[in-house]
Amino acid sequence: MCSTCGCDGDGATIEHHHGHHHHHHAVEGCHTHSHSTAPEAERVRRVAVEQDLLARNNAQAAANRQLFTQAGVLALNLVSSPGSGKTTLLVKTIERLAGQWPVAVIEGDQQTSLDAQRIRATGAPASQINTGKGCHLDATMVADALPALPLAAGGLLLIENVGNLVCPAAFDLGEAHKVVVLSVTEGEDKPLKYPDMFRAADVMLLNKCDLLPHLNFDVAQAEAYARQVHPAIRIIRLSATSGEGMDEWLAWLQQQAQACQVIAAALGGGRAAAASSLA
Ligand SMILES: Nc1nc2c(ncn2[C@@H]2O[C@H](COP(=O)(O)OP(=O)(O)OP(=O)(O)O)[C@@H](O)[C@H]2O)c(=O)[nH]1
Ligand SMILES: [Mg+2]
Repeated sequence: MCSTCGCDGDGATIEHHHGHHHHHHAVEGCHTHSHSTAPEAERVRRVAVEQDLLARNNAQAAANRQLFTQAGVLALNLVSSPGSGKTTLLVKTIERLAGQWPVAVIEGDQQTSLDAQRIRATGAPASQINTGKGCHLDATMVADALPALPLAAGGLLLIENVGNLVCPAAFDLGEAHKVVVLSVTEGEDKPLKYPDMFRAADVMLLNKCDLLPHLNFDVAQAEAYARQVHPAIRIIRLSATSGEGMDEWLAWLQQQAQACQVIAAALGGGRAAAASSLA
């Protein structure tokens, strides 16, 4: 897992939508330094640290999920390799939803606020988390970003994870669904090479389909590989830039939103009752 990739989640910072920063201390680095212990003892210790790290992440993710569920907020965790088009897709999605559904965004990157700035240009609020050396968002980072984010009950929370097809698969943020974006320039084989991510995601968005005429990418093969590792995965072919497939993606979002509202209403929450818990 993540302790082998040299990442260290300590030192993450959050830039809120109004531009203020704070340091994020709650996360433990997921890189465990080797000490001069016997190899087997070191391995056992490292596994224990990893299990503890994931257990604490899962506990915070459960708390996040409860908050979202009661408030009727649809939270999605967008994951992909760098540059597959997550931010472009979010911008286009927000533009299509303008005025119809309140949206807030959490952006995760190692450095820069570039993606949060692209989101804010649409008028939607965005908080930028910089993970420093860290290669994924964790549930505590999301919890820390939430209080400063104007997120209406019944709204949509879009979380763009750090571009990385490996580590974000293991860290639940409390989202309703992980959505993996695979672009057609990356090769058909990615679902087989990074199966954990395609297993963790409920939806695969096959992006940049506008480029297919220029490539040798085999769409049927890519989809077959995705279904090989996750038979029930929902696949939507789209292009964030041309707009093809966006109707299907928005229809899926609307379906999920309705499911959220039904559950929140059953819990006595939803738009009205839960407003206070998120405000
Ligand atoms: N042709 C084409 N280009 C796209 C499409 N979607 C995104 N791009 C381009 O792909 C590049 C990367 O897009 P981003 O939206 O920044 O990708 P990202 O996944 O957010 O990247 P990171 O945050 O760095 O991981 C940009 O140059 C986009 O314009 C698409 O559907 N078709
Ligand atoms: Mg991005």
